[in-house]
Amino acid sequence: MSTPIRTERVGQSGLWMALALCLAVADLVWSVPSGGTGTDSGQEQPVTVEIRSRQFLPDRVVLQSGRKTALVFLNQDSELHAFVPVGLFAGVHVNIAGNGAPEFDAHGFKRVIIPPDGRAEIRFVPDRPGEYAFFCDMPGHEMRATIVVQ
Ligand SMILES: [Cu+2]
Repeated sequence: MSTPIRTERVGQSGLWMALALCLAVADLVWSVPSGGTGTDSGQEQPVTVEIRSRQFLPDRVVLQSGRKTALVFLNQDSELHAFVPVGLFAGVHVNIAGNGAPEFDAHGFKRVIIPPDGRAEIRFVPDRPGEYAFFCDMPGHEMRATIVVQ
């Protein structure tokens, strides 16, 4: 009886085709944000966090250590929010753009207040793998999230 074996083979090749298709799609999705200019290592990793209904979305952001990063916060609420990092920027050079109000202290970048419908862009190179909390310190806002550097 060769029929069951043949069925098995067809099933396996179907599986491989599905896998190949998945990889092709993943590759396509992966290559879209890079802009297709070809040079990968020096390119910025753009990461967008939306602020909506007093939440950071997503509430867990993964960054690659050693890569130029643009961390973008979009405040879609009709009230002020703040991005207050814990530890992530100690000793790290930071460039802030957008229409937020950044604040610095002796330890460096402290926080940025983002107006309604505003945006803050934070450019830096994360250099210490780990998990870093961040929050919004506006009174009454219980907004927390995590940045993972790996
Ligand atoms: Cu807030």
